[in-house]
Amino acid sequence: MKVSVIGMGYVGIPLAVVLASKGYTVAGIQRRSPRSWWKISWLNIGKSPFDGEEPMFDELLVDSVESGGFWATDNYSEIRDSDVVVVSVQTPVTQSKKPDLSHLESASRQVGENLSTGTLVCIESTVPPYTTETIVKPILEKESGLNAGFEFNLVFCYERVTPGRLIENLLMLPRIVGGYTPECAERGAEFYAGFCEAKIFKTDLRTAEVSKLVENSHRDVNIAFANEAALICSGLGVDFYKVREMVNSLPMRLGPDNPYRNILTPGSGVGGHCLPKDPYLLLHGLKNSEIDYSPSLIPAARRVNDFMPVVVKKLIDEALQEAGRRTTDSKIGVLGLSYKENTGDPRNSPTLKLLDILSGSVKVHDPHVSSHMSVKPQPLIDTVLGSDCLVVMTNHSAYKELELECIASMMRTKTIVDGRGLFDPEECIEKGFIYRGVGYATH
Ligand code: SAJ
Repeated sequence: MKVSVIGMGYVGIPLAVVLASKGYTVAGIQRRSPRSWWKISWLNIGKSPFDGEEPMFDELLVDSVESGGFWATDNYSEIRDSDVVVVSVQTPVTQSKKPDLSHLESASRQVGENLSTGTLVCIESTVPPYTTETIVKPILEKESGLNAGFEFNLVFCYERVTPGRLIENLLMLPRIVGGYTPECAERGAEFYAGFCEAKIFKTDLRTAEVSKLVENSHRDVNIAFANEAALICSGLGVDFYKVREMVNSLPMRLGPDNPYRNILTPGSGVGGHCLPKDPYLLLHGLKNSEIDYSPSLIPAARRVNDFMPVVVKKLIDEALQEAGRRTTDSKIGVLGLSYKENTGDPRNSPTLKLLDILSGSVKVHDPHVSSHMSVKPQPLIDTVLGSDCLVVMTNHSAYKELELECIASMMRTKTIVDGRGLFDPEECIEKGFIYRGVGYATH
């Protein structure tokens, strides 16, 4: 069976190499955009375009390229003789938080122009409710002259990838297949069952679209709860991490590993390509409905999470002030550009928001981000040496190896602002640091 995967990103590439490893013939189609065209040549020589650790990925990529099971191209006519076409292109939101579906619409036009009878089309991009039926389907039908549900099958099946676990998630996490018709859902479920070892749910298009958005909005709200509870605890002079440990000790009656409470961890903010935008895509769907309820919790959670870099900035000002310095005259070393630990993805990273509001001379280090269009990551030594404040923004495992004595000897002023609960506050204070942290109570 031949599969064309449109969009060589965090979603499309792992899917392509997993399909190839299962014996499918896979064309990875990537348009020659300035941001991503280079992936075509990297992929075709078996070179991973991902920073950060991706277990199993490298060997799957090399094997699938060497076996000829997978190749990358910018040629959409590979779709013509494909049995399945998967669309996994980006669906960002604009500055004003409105969906930008231009990439999806353009990919849909290219698929439609090359669509053959009998093909299964799977939309994996995260979309606002109603999008697959009201935007993608009409484009596919207009460009191909074929009818969805009759001459081709159309499903929406959202991705559940996570940088750092790209392959494991693909193989082990359940999938939700929404079909334009029950027959479409049936055929889609068979396709995903070909490589996914977990349960495959079948439903309609809209239910599947909304499930994805609710899944990520739920996580964003839970992170916001941890952040807000941490700010409250700090204000009350209580260490949030102690509170969290005790609250999360509440066992579920049916088993020790399912806590009746599961408060997540507070931090320097929420970044990445999912959580900062998916809640807005969900709320955007409401504009077509006449419910007389305007959501407040989900938008408020977004505001709380987006406020966390501001909290870190205040903690930097406080720590330096206690050391008798002004931030504007200080050297600040920031640890972590990636939005998430042990990955190299700086998209929507809280660090970028912090850098926008931070004064003083700032150097940023990240073991997994080699370059970025607006920030030049520095070596760790240069980031720490002579600095007045060390700011933890991403809790990469590499930072857990840092020796406090060594850091102390390298810094001009010994202040630490811990955005991720990485260091032990008492140990830092023992070693002569002025310590501030999200969720830490100074009084
Ligand atoms: N974060 C916190 N506190 C937490 C957890 C995360 O501040 O307790 C921050 C992270 O630092 C990061 C952001 O939130 O900046 C997002 O982290 P994430 O762990 O949610 O990672 P993502 O963005 O890769 O989320 C994805 C989502 N999966 C998909 O969209 C398919 C999310 O639904 C998953 O729960 C998450 O991966 C996961 O853990 O698998």
